[in-house]
Amino acid sequence: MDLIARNQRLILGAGPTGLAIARHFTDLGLQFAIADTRLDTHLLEAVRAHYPDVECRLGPLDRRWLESFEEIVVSPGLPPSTPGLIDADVPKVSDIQLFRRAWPTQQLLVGITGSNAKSTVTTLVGEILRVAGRPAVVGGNLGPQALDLLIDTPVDAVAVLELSSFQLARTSQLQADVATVLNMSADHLDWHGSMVDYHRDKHRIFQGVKSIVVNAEDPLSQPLVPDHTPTTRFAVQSPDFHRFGILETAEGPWIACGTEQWIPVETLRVRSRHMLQNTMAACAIARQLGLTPDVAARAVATFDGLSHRMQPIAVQRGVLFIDDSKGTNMGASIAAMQSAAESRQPLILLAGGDAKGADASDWAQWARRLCATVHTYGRDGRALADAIGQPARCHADLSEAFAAAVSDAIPGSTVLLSPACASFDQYPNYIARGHHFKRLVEAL
Ligand code: UMA
Ligand code: ADP
Repeated sequence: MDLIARNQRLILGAGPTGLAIARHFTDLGLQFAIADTRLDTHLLEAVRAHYPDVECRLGPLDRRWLESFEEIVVSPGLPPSTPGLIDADVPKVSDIQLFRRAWPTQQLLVGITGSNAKSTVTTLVGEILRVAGRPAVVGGNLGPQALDLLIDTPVDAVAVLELSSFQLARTSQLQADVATVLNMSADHLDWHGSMVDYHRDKHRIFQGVKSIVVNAEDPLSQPLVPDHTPTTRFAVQSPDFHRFGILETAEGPWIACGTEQWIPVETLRVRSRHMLQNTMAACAIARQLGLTPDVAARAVATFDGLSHRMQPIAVQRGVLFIDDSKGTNMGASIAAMQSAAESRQPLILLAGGDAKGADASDWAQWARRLCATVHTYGRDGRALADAIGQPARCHADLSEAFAAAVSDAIPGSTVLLSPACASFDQYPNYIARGHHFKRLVEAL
């Protein structure tokens, strides 16, 4: 009996990741069971509909039952401290580990992580490959699910994966052809337990890596890899040998690598410091993949950025409204304030939600320096307002905070939603929060 059970894998989490794993195992002809620690998951019905014969358990995890499996594939939402899972003596891997096993070693794999800008850079790299006419599959944390990228994959495709720290924590020897940690600031400390663990998990992306891209301005993004690993750096400074930067030329500033001119800055649709960093990172990855500046320039010229990331919504009565609902941690919200304050004043910030245990003191200093007023709301709204002191006011929810921001605004102001928090206390996700903000703007 024990022998039969140990031929099986267990999928933990009956959400989108779990379903993609189940489909992958089915394609491989492997046996599996599914479990979810929550009792009310509606996705269980989806599991039962697709896999009526598969054992499915809900509720608290039993360590001995877990240990009857050969391997557990854990969805990213389950923290290592999950009761039952924490003590189970059985290999625990991520969906990304399964992807690595399935992805042919001769086909290129790009891994992109960082506290912020992952989705933007991943999408831009995908765009550059598309313009170059190179077959590519793009997904991971931003979706589609990494394992779904294995379906009908074009021959010779490059895989470009956005990887979260949750996925990397359970991934070994990714052996990426190009990997990068774009930047590091505190996030998800409730899941990882400490900044040291969060940093260690992010840097697992470099295990067995063949070439790297490094943010020269962020010491925490520097990997410990052998010195001879091919490296391209980037910084919003003068360029250098093997380092992207901003080259002042007679025709204006260019993104350049050494003397190699890649992109005229004026062709970027958004020219903030952070978009310069993100564009340089994507160009540096493209360079490691052997792509040329003309191709990158064409892709960048048409790249509008992604929804809910510093997205201008409207100018109403002379007030610019920006949706940065994806600013879900302190570092992202600081970057958003800096970008917004570069061009227009005064700046009014809307922030709040679930701060995920983050320390808000650095963020609060930037808010005091850059914002005329800050309106906070949600579960950690009070703590955020207290961290700032004057000029912050705390409200129950985004609607109330928005109304107060509008009454503060004068022509020329910017109202920026960059919450520095996850949305889950009041919304299903950051997308719903961004849509709510947009509806509030449209109702004006
Ligand atoms: N579950 C448990 N116990 C728990 C927590 C969750 O059983 O303690 C179950 C839930 O009941 C549910 C399932 O796990 O049935 C949900 O799975 P999940 O939350 O692990 O993940 P998915 O819904 O499959 O979505 C995941 C990513 N979620 C997380 O990392 C938490 C999505 O990233 C990702 O887009 C998707 O896979 C596709 O790869 C979301 C995210 O917030 C957007 N990511 C973080 C971020 O971007 O900062 C890392
Ligand atoms: P991720 O996938 O890592 O969450 P996104 O590309 O979705 O990254 O951007 C999330 C948020 O990060 C944006 O809404 C913006 O507030 C912030 N951001 C964008 N670029 C940078 C950067 N280079 N450094 C720091 N924060 C950034």
